[in-house]
Amino acid sequence: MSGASLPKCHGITWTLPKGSHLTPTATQRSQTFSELAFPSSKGDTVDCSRLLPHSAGGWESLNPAPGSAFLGIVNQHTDYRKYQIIQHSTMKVVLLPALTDNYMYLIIDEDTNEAAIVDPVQPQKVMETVKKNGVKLTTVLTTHHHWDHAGGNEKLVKMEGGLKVYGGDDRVGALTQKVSHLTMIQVGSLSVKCLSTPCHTSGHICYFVSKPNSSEPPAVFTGDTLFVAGCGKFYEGTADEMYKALLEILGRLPPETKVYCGHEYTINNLKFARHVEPNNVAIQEKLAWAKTKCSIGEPAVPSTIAEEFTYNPFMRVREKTVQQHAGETDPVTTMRAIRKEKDNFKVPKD
Ligand SMILES: N[C@@H](CCC(=O)N[C@@H](CS)C(=O)NCC(=O)O)C(=O)O
Ligand SMILES: [Zn+2]
Ligand SMILES: [Zn+2]
Repeated sequence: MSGASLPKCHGITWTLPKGSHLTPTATQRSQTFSELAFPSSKGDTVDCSRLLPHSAGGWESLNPAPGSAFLGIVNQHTDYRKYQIIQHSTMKVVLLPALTDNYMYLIIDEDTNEAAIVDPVQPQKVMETVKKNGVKLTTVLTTHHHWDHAGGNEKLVKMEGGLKVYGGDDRVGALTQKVSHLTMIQVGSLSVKCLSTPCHTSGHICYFVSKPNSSEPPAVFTGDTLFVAGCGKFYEGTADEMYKALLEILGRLPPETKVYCGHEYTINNLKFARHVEPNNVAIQEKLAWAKTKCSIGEPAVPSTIAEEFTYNPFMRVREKTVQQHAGETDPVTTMRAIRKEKDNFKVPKD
């Protein structure tokens, strides 16, 4: 079947292409997943919340009946990924899946209705969410200049006038305010502290968001520096810089700080983590949990800084188990060795 006739996904439902002749099927592939009910009439919708993630990166339906026009594999398409609102009592974070595995985040200050967007690579989607939530978008927080993060800035400023566009690198599109380590930004009543974390790129910034005088956990938006159970590739920096970024800057934030990262790489990262520390139970438990989340189209984000210390090998380079795996005795050389190993790691299927 050609790409043009792919079913179209809206949230968790698919609109089927015209001319589809679907036989209702209810094949159970494994006990973990219950029935996927196909509609019997064309133009109808189908609940796709039970599609299986496919190892090729797309989604697979539960064995369509012979002769069915339905696809075995629905190709890379991010709209199946659900968006989620995470309600902190101090701020609201709307998590928006973008491209294949990126995340954009709309941060809403509920006291003033002012909002900031982190890495708006898909501006249309951002503005729809802004309107739906009835908020005033004033601020763009760009983690780094790579296209999959900063590539929507120019278009977004054309769609919405008066935006302040922050970033730590002259290569960030539509930049209006260049920030550096510990620069403070205000979004309504929320405080945003810029944390310089060079390594993935030289101008990478993480944004630490808190509400002053509140007991609620703060949040950090980590772009491609820290992922759930992983870290970014060292494109423009060294192991020493990543050590400083992960252990000395992010690692010293309050342990309960929520971690919102730039990509959904959780499962692959945990498979590498398991390879580094096969006896680490926290890794096994998080992997089982992440697989379940993925199977229902939900994100494995956010984690917390405290959690990262239990399963993220790059946050655990001071641990003997990780050092022994790397054949090193020093945290920075361990960092260098495991990053190199992960660059060439072939992710196992399960
Ligand atoms: N290995 C990535 C490939 C894409 C990639 O290189 N991503 C960049 C960020 S845009 C990165 O730093 N990945 C970290 C890693 O692969 O460990 C994946 O799991 O899909
Ligand atoms: Zn990047
Ligand atoms: Zn990226």
